[in-house]
Amino acid sequence: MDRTILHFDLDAFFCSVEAILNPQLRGQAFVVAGSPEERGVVSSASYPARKYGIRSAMPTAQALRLCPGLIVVRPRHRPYGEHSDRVMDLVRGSVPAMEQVSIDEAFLDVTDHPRPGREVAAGLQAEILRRFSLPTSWGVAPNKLVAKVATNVGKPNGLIVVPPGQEATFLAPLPVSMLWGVGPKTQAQLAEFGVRTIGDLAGMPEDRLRSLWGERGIDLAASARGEDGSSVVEGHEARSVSSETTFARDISEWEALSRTLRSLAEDVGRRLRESEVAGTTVRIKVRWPDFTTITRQTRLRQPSDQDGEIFQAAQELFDRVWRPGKAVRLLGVGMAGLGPPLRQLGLFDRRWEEDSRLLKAVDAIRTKYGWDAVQRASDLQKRPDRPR
Ligand code: DCP
Ligand code: MG
Repeated sequence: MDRTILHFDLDAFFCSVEAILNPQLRGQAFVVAGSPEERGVVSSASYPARKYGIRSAMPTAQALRLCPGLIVVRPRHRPYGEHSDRVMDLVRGSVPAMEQVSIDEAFLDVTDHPRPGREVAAGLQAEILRRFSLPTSWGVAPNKLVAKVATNVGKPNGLIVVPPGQEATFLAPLPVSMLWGVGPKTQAQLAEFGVRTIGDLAGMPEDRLRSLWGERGIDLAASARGEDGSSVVEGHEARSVSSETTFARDISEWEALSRTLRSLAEDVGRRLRESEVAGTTVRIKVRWPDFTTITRQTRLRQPSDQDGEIFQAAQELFDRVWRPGKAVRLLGVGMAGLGPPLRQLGLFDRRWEEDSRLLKAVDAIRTKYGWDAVQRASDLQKRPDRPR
């Protein structure tokens, strides 16, 4: 049976996040890059900057030569991780299987999804843009290889569907460099034989392929025909949401540790609500100064996506392993056993309903203005490190 595989990749990811944090960057030619004085390179180039030939991994000095007015933004990694988590959590909660392959791309297997691949992709693309203001490109195809190429062909803001049977035809006119596993060296070798497009490669005689690259040559030609049997493998962390922080210095005051647990629980709760899932298992992770690490977990009576409930369970777990004065190097809070956020509202759940409404409002403000726009009064004292 034909499979339906989706691939997506965020467009100019680091740049897109920077443009959310600083709207003046929108539509500008800019890069997220290391400084030219320190021989820095470009991490991400905005699409207007790409018009000048600027690309990832290019030295910043060279990028400045190509575009003298180029704005150079220094990378800061925490927000990229946070935005990536939000997008990945949302997508993971919406499809049967997801394999995240980098900070900004993933494969999904939606063969068993009731809706056609194109609709699933279009729906998620629109939702990621609406909720997080992040543009993505999508490929829909019968396998991972062709789906990934389709994503790249459509960038930015693309959605390209390659129906079963059309794999080779779709790939044929594209340059060989767009094929997985064809680096600059192979590309140069192929050019010597007049092989420029993927179609040229697919048409190379087997004996020549074998004499040049052995069995790898045969695999390369199979790729060029759009053949790929590999499956979407879910990461082991796929069905959980967690957040952790390593302290700048070890912490041994209960109040500070408890505040950290609360802020970690809030981060987990927010991400659960964003991806519209709830969990039944709360986990904590504690690393002591000697690097030994323990995890503890507990099951809730009902699935929850509520900061307060996650925090309470995490605090109880923590209090069972902590003794006064004991120093802690790292704290983590996680939620597993994820499913739809169903909940039987009982007579005594009025408060929960009110909390729910409050949390939704807080989430909306934080998505728009950043985490620190809203704080709990008890957190306004000295704050420990924010979660990752
Ligand atoms: N990255 C990096 N150094 C590289 C390549 C990438 O630091 N040589 C980082 C910055 C990118 C992010 O990883 O924003 C994702 O990589 P992509 O290759 O997906 O590049 P972009 O998302 O920036 O652009 P595109 O629209 O082509 O996906
Ligand atoms: Mg990208």
